[in-house]
Amino acid sequence: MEDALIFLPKLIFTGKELIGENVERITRRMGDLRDVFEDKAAFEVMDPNLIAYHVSSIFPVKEGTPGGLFMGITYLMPGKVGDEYFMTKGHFHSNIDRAEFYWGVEGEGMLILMNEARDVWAERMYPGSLHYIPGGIAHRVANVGNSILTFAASWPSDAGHNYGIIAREGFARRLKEVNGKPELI
Ligand code: PAN
Ligand code: ZN
Repeated sequence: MEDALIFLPKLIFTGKELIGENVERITRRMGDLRDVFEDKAAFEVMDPNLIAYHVSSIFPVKEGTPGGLFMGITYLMPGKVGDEYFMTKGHFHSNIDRAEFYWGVEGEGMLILMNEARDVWAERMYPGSLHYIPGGIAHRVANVGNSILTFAASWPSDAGHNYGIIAREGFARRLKEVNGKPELI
């Protein structure tokens, strides 16, 4: 009888990877990040097929459902375009007041945050770092190390992603390497 009540988990989080039937993986290549980097000349000589990041996610409920949660792991490659580090597109949530947790898994990164008044600041990401991103805050991550930056995220199923504002207006500051160190400029 007890066999009918006790089940194996449907998903495994190894610490670095999500494993399960319904894990959805997307890949972003340099060609998908046309609006992201400042140095257009450096960008144009790069291979548009070069992988910038993968995201593996689980969506236990339909996108837009109130009250559910999603989880994803992002694998961001090391590299630079000119003196700007490889980074995610970045977004506000479509339901702008929806928050999110990020946490560092491996590698060295910087979580770049911007409020609606366009004030920008950043938090260092490293294995074990935990970041609460309040509602109303745009977020993007840069890999400032020499190896893959892996971080996990969990966000509400009715958050949605608004990429448009960032694609049009960007962040008010850019994270660049200056004298070998990351600086918000
Ligand atoms: C994350 C991001 C992921 C990729 O799961 O979607 O790191 O970044 P972009 O979506 O900005 O390309 C998240 O913030 N979800 O809400
Ligand atoms: Zn988000």
